[in-house]
Amino acid sequence: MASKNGSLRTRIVVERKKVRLAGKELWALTYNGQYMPPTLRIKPGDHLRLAMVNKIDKMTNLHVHGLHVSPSGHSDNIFVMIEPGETFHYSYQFPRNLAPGTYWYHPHPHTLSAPQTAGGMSGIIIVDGLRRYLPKALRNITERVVALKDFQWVDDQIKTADLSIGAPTTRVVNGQLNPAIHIRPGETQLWRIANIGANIFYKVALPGHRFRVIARDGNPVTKTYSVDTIVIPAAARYDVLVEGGPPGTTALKTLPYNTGTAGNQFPEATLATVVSRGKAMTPAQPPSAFAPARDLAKAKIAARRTITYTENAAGTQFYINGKQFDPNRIDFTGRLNTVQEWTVRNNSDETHTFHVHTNDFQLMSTNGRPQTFYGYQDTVDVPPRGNIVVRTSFEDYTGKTVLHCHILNHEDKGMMSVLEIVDGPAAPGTRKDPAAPGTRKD
Ligand SMILES: [Cu+2]
Repeated sequence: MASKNGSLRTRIVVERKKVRLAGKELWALTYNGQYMPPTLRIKPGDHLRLAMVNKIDKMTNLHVHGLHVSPSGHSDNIFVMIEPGETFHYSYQFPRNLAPGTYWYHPHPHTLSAPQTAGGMSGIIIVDGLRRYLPKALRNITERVVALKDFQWVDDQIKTADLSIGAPTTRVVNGQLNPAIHIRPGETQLWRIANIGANIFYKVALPGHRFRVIARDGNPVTKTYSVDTIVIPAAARYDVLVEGGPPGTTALKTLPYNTGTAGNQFPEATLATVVSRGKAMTPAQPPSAFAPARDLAKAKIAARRTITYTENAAGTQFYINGKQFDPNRIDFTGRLNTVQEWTVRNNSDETHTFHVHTNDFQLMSTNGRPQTFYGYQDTVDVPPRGNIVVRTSFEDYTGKTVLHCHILNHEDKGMMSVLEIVDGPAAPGTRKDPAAPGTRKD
């Protein structure tokens, strides 16, 4: 569903429906009756009006993951609860500087985020504009969504209760078991790889090929880089360039991945079969320098915060700074026109992830190792017994928003905090410039 003339108006019905999935007929929790619901395609500055009709027997709501938009009112407000039988009219006015790339949508009602997302409720959002950073020879390349979802099932139902992160799960691409992805030898394609499942990690590889990363979590990178595997925690997205190999087939795989002694061992699986055939093309030179972005390394830090993740011995309850989520408590405050630095400590024996709504962040270091600046992201792993440091700039939206672990089982069991963004000092160059006497608030 693509926007036209700056606007997209749509209706999404949440309903329990039987879907055909990996050769089985299974009851799923769906958007518009589909396990793989419509991809929403918008442009920076667009207005999205989305009526969500709740036809299931539990409350739900909608989060537009990664999108820089107001967290209040009828916008990306996860404190809204749509009761069974109700319709809620979302209205998102996206800014003109919205970063192009791959995003996604999923439910966010605390305690129900994992079962609903795992049940099938998640889809892709694309913000157009990434191609303009590509060299001319690549501007019209074929583009593919590679949406990673997984499901556990019992009898004729996708499991939505008592989800065990480590239980065997069927991993599908765009709702299909091992689909074929066609490419020509030497052809460069843009793949939008998105982990839109509830809990699991992927370590994606295409043997004999490399991925050239051009965007992360809907942020074009400052300079592209090439890797042979990509670890993708739940909720993260990588837009990559892939070049077709010699004629033949190659399995797109997820490799074994371990998240620590209190975590999980995810086994290898084939995700898709890449078929290289047809007339060979002369490989194009990939881009190197890409999209400029503000490096926060030299920013003045207005406040430093520590966010400590812990869990109980049984691994069934999860905490941030010793507390479980309470929507009525403000845990952290951000002020407009300031930059903050957050240290996220993981005092547990499994990898968690760190995700913030509304504003993306720059990863400064992992376990004390400084990280090269490639741009912003909205989700990052926090290694067991390790730490990360991120910086974030509050530039426009005020309101209550959240930060949390995006392993949704953990979020549902407490690992989420409220971040309130409030007015801050005047931005330089505005009428409330600090140079004007009597207007400075800090
Ligand atoms: Cu976690």
